[in-house]
Amino acid sequence: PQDAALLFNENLIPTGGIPEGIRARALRSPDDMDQYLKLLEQLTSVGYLSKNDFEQRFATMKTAESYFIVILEDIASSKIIGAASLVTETKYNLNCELRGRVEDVVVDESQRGKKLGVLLNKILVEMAKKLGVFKLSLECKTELIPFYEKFGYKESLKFMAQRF
Ligand code: 16G
Repeated sequence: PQDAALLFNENLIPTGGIPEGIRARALRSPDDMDQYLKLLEQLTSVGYLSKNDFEQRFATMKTAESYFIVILEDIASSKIIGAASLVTETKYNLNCELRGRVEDVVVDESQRGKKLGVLLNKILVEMAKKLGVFKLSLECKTELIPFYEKFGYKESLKFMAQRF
């Protein structure tokens, strides 16, 4: 696809450690819409998005240059089998201006147990380092704490949220 269809420059994605038959790539618009949203539904409620909604949101994220949604694709079937997002935030702290967040880590139900979650997390941690992120964080269910500790995270502050 044309570069315009890619959310970010794929040179940022590490090439090592990706199992044969799997491709790690950037989210594409509009091609990935249906498959990506269906996958995301396995983690959270997405609701109905028109193609136009999807494309507009994609354009906003691409312009911001701070959204890195990585897709794992099964090469043989061209199916999306997993995805995870790295989001960066600019800060005023001297020498540590980029804060990173890992969001929406999801592996397709049919592909669980193949360590694709591990793969996605390793990819995002490497990408964060390459981008110069000084602090990387995520929110997860209590039972997933041991899983995320494998990638260097330590339980830190309490997470608070409100919904509207
Ligand atoms: C998980 C996700 C978070 C996502 C949330 C959605 C990771 C590391 N964390 O906490 O990014 O926003 O689930 O669940 O993938 P919710 O619909 O309950 O907010």
